[in-house]
Amino acid sequence: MVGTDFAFEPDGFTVDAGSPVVVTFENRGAVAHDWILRTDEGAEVAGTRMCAAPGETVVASFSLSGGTYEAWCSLPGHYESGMKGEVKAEPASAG
Ligand SMILES: [Cu+2]
Repeated sequence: MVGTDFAFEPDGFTVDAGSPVVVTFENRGAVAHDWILRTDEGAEVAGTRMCAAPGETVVASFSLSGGTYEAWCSLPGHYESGMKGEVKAEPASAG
């Protein structure tokens, strides 16, 4: 996953619910960015907050209950400028 000024690439992805997820976040922008997941109710999902200085790569590992989550950058104005995305956690398919 890559962050630029001002977008996430890709802006979304799907993971298996309940399984460990490792996300790497590389900041290719000129200013600091973060990547955080929150629920529909706006609650931050534990373990998903990643803050990266320009040129820095950070990693987070977490697992998600089934559902849809919003990814966003909490720096002032960034979310409004397009730093948002969606992560879906779906039951692992059998076979
Ligand atoms: Cu940002």
